[in-house]
Amino acid sequence: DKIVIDKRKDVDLRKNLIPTSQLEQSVLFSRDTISLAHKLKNSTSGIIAEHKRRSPSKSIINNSLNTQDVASGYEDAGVCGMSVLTDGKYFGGSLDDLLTARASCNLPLLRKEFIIDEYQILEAKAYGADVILLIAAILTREEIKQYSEFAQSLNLNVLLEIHNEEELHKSVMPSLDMLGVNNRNLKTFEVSLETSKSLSSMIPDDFVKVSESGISNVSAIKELQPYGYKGFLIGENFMKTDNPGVSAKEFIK
Ligand code: IGP
Repeated sequence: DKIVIDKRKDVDLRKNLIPTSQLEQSVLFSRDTISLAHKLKNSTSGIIAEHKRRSPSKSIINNSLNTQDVASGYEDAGVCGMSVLTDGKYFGGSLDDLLTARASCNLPLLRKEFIIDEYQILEAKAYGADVILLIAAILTREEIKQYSEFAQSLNLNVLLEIHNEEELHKSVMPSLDMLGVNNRNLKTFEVSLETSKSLSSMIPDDFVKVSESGISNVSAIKELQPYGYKGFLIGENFMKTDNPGVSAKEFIK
């Protein structure tokens, strides 16, 4: 997998630059984290709004945005949490975006990243995240177990992303907080809400269910709620507008 090979290089470089001990000594590392799973359980809207500059499927989504305004706009809109893409190569994001979001709002923040190493989980915490994403398609069951237990030991929530039944069965374990179904096929970029609908009944009730990608109107949310979804991860639909916060607000009132 090309993304995984790129990540390995990236992570090894940064590991040499900033040792683990330095991450652990950062001010944000000792911050009290907020549970996104808990917020979603108690919310009626369940919106997780994403900061996304560009994507492999759509290229540029927004290049005139100000991360500070996006974060405070999402918070004013009343979303449950914010997802910040930190991948540079494919999504134009950075850890700096995460840090800026942390400084601009009090929302639980998800580090949206291809995690393949514990070091990235320490970074997530040191740069102000509350939640990490683990992607079943790029990890073994052993890795999912190791990384999710490590994240929870740091008081971070874990959102595990799946796209099919096989990935679901491989991943189910008690150290996960939320199960996210990606409606987008990462190989073909095709999006279908049917993915969330068909997998929902196989997801055990102890996990908060999140539907991810391709949600572009409130009726999609209304359609997914009867299947038990409590969280809705929305990026492009908000980010493509001049004011992502205002766009998010229309999903909440
Ligand atoms: C948001 P959308 O279609 O609303 O912009 O999708 C989010 O689900 C998507 O960015 C995403 C993603 C990922 C990105 C879901 N899983 C894994 C990178 C890596």
